Amino acid sequence: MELSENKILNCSGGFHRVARIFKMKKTTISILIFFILFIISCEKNDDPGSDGSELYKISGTVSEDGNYAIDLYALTDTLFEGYNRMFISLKNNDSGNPVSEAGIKLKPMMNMVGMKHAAPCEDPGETADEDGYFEGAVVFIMPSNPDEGWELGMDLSISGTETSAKIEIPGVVQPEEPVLVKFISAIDQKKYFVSCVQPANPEVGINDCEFTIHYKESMMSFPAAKDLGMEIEPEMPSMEHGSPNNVNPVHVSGGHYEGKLNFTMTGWWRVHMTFKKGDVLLSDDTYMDITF
Ligand SMILES: [Cu+2]
Repeated sequence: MELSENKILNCSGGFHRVARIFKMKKTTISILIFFILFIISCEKNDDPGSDGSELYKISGTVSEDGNYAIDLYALTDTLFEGYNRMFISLKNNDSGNPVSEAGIKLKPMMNMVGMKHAAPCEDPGETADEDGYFEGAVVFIMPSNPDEGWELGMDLSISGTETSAKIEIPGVVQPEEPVLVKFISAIDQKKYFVSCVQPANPEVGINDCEFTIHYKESMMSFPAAKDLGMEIEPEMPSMEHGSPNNVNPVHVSGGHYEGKLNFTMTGWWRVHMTFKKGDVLLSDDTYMDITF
């Protein structure tokens, strides 16, 4: 009896030792995994944007005067109908030295079968960020197709000389869930373009939301709409409920409107939108679907 008890004690002591060794191994393995992930993430972020996000090269060209190599990067490997942040790198074509001061005017253009038209855009600032990119944005208002595509023209002003460039955009796709909606104003028949910038990765709870609004002045001019009132109302169509504590977006600058969207659960949300100019209603039948 005593013997077997001893045996049991020994056994359990052995078990604890094994457990301890296993625990140590687990810690070592965890540390190893951590370092491997760390190394992988370092490699993936080789080409980070201003906020550390990974960038994808979209296209490149050489300026009209042959002096500058121009590369275009984005946060997605394919550009899409909606608000696309654009990252431009400029290098001296001979020396390969980066250019860190430049005036860049963006001129997006769609070449359609029977006509051409531009798109809303935001020019970069004159100084490159610490990673060497000039950041601007383009709102592509239509997807491209094999016969009709986009190009990004640029007027460049570098060290007192003027030149230009034209970058072919390989393709602009329509996202499965549109992030750009259009409406025609009830008062003056103007066409408006509303893009969702945030939330890009929606979560359960209160999300910061950001929209841009532009309007079509002519085929070549799409200014920011800075004086609209915007109301949002999220709804879960499949469950017939909404959510409390949303904050209507207000204009911040350059046609960007910021507010809060409350998603109380995951699933398919429809964000109903109302647009006003003062007290006058422009549209109240626009919506954007967000599913996560
Ligand atoms: Cu078009």
